[in-house]
Amino acid sequence: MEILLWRELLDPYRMAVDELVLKFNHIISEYRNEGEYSPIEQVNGRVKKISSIIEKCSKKNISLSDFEEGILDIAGIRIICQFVEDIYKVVEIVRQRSDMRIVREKDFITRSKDSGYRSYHLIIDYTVHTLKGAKTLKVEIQIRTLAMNFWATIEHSLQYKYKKNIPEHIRQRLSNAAAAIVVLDEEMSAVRDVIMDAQDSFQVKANLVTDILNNMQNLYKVANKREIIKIQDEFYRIYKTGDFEELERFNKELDIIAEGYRAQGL
Ligand code: 0O2
Repeated sequence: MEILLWRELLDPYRMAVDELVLKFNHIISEYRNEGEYSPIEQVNGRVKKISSIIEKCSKKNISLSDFEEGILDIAGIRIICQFVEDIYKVVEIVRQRSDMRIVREKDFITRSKDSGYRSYHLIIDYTVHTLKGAKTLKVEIQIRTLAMNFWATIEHSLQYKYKKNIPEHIRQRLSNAAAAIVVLDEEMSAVRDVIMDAQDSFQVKANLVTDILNNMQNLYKVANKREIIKIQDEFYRIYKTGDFEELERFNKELDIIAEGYRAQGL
């Protein structure tokens, strides 16, 4: 067998993880900039450790020289959602994209694993472009709720601690916890609309405040200081009242003032 140059071999996987984390984070920003609820709460990624690749190859009887074909989660992306419904929305977002091609799907939510593990897994083909040219590789995307992630993280640490031989009484506890997580996710789904409404209006307000502050900063460059201080005081006064409509009206006034200065500058 040829010598495996791990660093070079894994480099495109690092690139894939970096790019995909950036792309999914951008989806979050797009939703939030529109003042909309994002089905993705957070995203992170990792490249599997060389020791774990070697271990998985030996467990699955895969020759080390074939590790890229046999191990499909060398590059792994984990997407965390607030609600179970969001998971399916994220799957559809991935399905619609032309830069990610789903080649395998595993729904461990409808049918959880015997351990109690729940998550939705996608294997995608993803192409990266390096100095050596284009390379299409497999990436595993795990999509799960915050609650499912909490359970999987704890169970994973216990698997590690007990070297995959978790004692029966702990296994039973984990199984009870998994059942509780199902109930928790169902309960959260039942109040999803109310929670989403609250988060939407929070986001819309946050965007409006950002808009106002940007407007004030732009005015700072052209208006006189006394006027700006008056505008700023007025903003703080309205902000304290928490009156959203008043803030919107105030922002429109700032737009008109800014327009006036722009016209003068012409
Ligand atoms: P690690 O340490 O997280 O990387 P396959 O080729 O599909 O038959 P594979 O890759 O084992 O074999 O597929 P599967 O079952 O979809 O599992 C992929 C990953 O899902 C695992 O990677 C875990 O990250 C996670 N996973 C699966 N089952 C469990 C479970 O019971 N508990 C927890 N906590 N995570 C699980 P690795 O390489 O096994 O582990």
